[in-house]
Amino acid sequence: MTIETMPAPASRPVPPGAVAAMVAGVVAAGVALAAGELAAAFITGAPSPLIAVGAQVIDLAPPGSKDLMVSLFGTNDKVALNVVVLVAVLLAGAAIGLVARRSSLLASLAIVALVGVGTLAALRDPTASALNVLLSAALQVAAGLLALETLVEAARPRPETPGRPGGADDARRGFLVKAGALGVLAFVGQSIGRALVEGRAAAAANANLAIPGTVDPAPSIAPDNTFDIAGITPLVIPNDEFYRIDTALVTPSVDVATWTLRVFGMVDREVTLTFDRLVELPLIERYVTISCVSNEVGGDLLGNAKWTGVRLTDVLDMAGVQAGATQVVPRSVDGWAAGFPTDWVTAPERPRDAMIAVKMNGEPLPVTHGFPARLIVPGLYGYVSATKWLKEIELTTWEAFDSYWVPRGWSKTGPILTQSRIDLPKPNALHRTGDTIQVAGVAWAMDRGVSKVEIRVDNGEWQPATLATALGPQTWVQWRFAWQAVPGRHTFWVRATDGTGVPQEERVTRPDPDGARGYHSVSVQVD
Ligand SMILES: Nc1nc2c(c(=O)[nH]1)N[C@H]1C(S)=C(S)[C@@H](COP(=O)(O)O)O[C@H]1N2
Ligand SMILES: [Mo]
Repeated sequence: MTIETMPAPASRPVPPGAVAAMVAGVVAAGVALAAGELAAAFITGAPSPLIAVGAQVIDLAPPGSKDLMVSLFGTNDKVALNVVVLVAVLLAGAAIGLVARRSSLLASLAIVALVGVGTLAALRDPTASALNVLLSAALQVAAGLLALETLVEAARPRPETPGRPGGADDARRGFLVKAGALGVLAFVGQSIGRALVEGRAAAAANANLAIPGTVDPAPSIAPDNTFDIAGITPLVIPNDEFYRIDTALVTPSVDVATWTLRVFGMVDREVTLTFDRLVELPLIERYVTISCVSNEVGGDLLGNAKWTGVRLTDVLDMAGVQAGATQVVPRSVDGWAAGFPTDWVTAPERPRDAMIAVKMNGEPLPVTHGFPARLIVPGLYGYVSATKWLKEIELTTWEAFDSYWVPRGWSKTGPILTQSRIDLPKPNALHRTGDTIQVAGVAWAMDRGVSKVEIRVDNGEWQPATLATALGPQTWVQWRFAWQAVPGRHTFWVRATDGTGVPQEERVTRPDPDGARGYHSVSVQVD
């Protein structure tokens, strides 16, 4: 008996090579992901598994991980998170491909498990419907299994057919064509799904909004409110340049026709308002500067806009706030919550005109800034007050609830600190001896107002800057200071004093837990 005559075990086909198997697994995982993204676009209540996993990562980040959380999810953090999750899924796919060389049953189970992780995360999304999440899961499993099966089969080495040289090359080419085609399909499907989901939010916000006229308009901006200096921060930030911070990995899309605002908890009667009923209440218009607590000294996570909306107290009065309801908790459609002291907005001796805003700089709220309604509370950082995509307002006690960022290491109270920023000159700019250097920027102490801004050059005396006329205590104010350049390297320092006479704190602190302290400075070179 010779080796050649030994029958090959029929039940055990030759496994594909390791590399081909990994490619097959990665592509299969990608195909399953694409199915999830497309399902998210076409089936309501079936959120994208990729995004749902990202959201859980954010949610489950341990309270101690302050460093991670200091950046409070600007756009870049979200992209990075998405990429990390995506890479993790594709790596899992590669592992599944290796498993598939030994046992197709185990590999199938691994695909089910991988989809299961995304499904569990999606089920925790407040906009999810369990049935549709399961439907999406079934589609993902089916697509993933089909892709894996097809590719593993195609990757098996073919025995060389006598008289037909090049059979192995043909097989390899066949595998590559199939893997490439499925990979492209997965990429295109995923992109289309994601674009449709983002497009839905924009489309919802383009719906025709009937917002009545304002009964209490903001005073118009006068020439003395601004300085005509190129490069200084504009007094009002246009909507498309306004900073954006939130935990939402996809912009929530709200159908204004079915949107309601519910006020409940420690109230005499629960109130539910449709959008039309809400804007029947008197509309006020105010310039208010809002700021993120994560703003670093000299940073740009703040902005001033003209907000139009309904006084929060008008809505609270409809519900009748009960004695002892010491905390207002505004929640969003995606389950995010702020929380602030009730008396911050109800104190009659200090009318702050907190509002449920429906317009920003005269336009309906942009989707990224909370369409169709958000809260604007003068004097408080966004994370404790400025709920976007507002859905409900709960009245409770101060002790009964901690809002989203509090267990994650941020202060429970969030009054905006007095701060100032140098916009000009730009850091390390070159100047000539004898030039008049225009030093200019903005200063803010929302709620208290700014009474004074001072500049120090190097280790000199503090000297007063010239202030523009502030729009009011709830907005930032522009300032400027002219300096005759002398040779050398020079540093400008700025500090503001609030309307109660208290100067900005010099001691430097991190943004967490309650806002960054310290003076902003800019250095220049004079030749
Ligand atoms: N629904 C929701 N609203 C939110 C947040 C959020 O994560 N989710 N972040 C808050 C924070 S931390 C800030 S600083 C402001 C930012 O508002 P903007 O994006 O309109 O500038 O929104 C607040 N409202
Ligand atoms: Mo923030």
